Amino acid sequence: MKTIFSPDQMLHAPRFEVSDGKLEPAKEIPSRAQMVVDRLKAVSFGEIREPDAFSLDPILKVHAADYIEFLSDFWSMWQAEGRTEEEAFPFVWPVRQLRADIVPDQIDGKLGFYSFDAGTPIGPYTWTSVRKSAETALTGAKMISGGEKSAFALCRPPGHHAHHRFFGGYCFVNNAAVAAQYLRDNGAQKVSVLDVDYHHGNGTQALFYDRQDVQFLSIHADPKVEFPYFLGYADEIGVGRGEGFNHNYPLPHGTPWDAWSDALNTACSKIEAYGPDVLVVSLGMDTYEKDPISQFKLKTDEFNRIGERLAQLKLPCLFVMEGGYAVEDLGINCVNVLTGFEQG
Ligand code: SP5
Ligand code: ZN
Repeated sequence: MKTIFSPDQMLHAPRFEVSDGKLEPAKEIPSRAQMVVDRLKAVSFGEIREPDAFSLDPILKVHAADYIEFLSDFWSMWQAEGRTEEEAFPFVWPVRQLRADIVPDQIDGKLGFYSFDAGTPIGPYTWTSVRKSAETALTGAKMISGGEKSAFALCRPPGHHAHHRFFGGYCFVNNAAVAAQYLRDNGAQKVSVLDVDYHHGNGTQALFYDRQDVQFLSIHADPKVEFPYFLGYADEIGVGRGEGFNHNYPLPHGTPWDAWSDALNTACSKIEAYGPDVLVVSLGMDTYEKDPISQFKLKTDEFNRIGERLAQLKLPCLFVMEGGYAVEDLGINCVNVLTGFEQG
């Protein structure tokens, strides 16, 4: 299996995030990608190639044009307003009963309009990395469309929390959704997106919620007690033509492999019943027992079992990296999934 990655994806280097009542050290940091690259090389997993260049069109099939313009122009707007801080945080949002139909002119208003949390800072190189990350996913999708049986898009920053018109949860452009849409536009009639990150893939769910051509399934911590809190419940089954094509499997804090893999088996049987042409896996390793912000209990060797189970689906498969913050073991856990897939 080939990996797609650009070193430009490490330029986005947040320093802090707002969490637990304070400014904490950022968790979604460049060394995450480096650890995965190092492990891929250490085990000679396969070729690592740069992404192809794409126009913005495939990103604009998933995201609003004014939102993408906001992301691409943000740092020059920030500087034009005379701001000297090295990263920007939103801190006010258009929640219930406030006007969510007006984009403010001032930069802090815009930041709040186009976001849903304060854990996702924007810096001078964020857009450069975000665009490359999306192109990494697109290149993987293009390779699958061209007949490759699998590919690993080493996306960073991650994407699954990003919605049509707002960022959050360390995510700006929804890489998996952009890839799924590209696959639809290039020959696949039906695409399944399986999200195994510890957190619910709220952005991906929302983007395909009214569609039957993209099935979405997510195994994640119960939003009653975990980020993103406001989406990811079991009763979210899709709407309109999309009804019945969205599947959430929320699990309690402390979930170990046995219960997690039961959910994986259930999700896999839904995928088999749907019969997609291709599978996109939103691959988060934050289900790991030692993850610093998460509370599932998966062990290192159990990541191989995930890959093996996915291989049994016998579908072309694009892996798109999402979360995972136990940086020391991230490369091992990630490559274990890919190795399990190849050996399964
Ligand atoms: C892609 C992805 O995995 N995004 C996750 C975003 C989670 N952001 C909120 C994290 C809150 C962590 N608070 C616990 C800190 C423990 N000291
Ligand atoms: Zn996550």
